[in-house]
Amino acid sequence: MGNWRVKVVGAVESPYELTEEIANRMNDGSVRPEERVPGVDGKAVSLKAVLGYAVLTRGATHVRFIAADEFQADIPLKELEQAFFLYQRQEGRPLERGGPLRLYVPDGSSNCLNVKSVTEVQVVAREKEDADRSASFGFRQTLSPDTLRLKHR
Ligand SMILES: Nc1nc2c(c(=O)[nH]1)N[C@H]1C(S)=C(S)[C@@H](COP(=O)(O)O)O[C@H]1N2
Ligand SMILES: [Mo]
Repeated sequence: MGNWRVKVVGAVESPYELTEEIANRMNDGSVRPEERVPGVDGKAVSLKAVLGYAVLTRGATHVRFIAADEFQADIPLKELEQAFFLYQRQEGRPLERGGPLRLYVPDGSSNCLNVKSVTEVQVVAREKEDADRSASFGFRQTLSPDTLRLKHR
């Protein structure tokens, strides 16, 4: 059994650490990866189940996925309806690439959103026009938006 832990935090009622044991308990066989992403098979858990376990706050609008290499994706909840985490290939083997846990976003605006080696899931609650912010991805910014705004003044 893998010994990875992934934090689920932010705009949730009950933050927790997802482990393989918990994922297995959530796994009722209803997520068949190959039905959502051709060519992808193995053991998976739906993002819905993972977020449901933490209970989203009412204002939740986006989810940010942080990876071991500091790559991250920030995705509106409405693009995440079919999203899932793959954490084993067939016969219990670990992922060849992007393990121990990889996000797949079948409804996503880009394949670049399929974050590999996820270490943290941060639920974000944005307000006003920011609530409709579209998906973004990349390596972590070293400058905050406020700092950038100052620089461009
Ligand atoms: N952790 C992490 N995940 C990542 C990336 C990355 O650099 N680091 N690149 C993304 C981009 S831009 C793409 S196109 C896909 C590439 O997936 P692949 O390596 O399976 O082809 O992974 C995405 N997930
Ligand atoms: Mo990409």
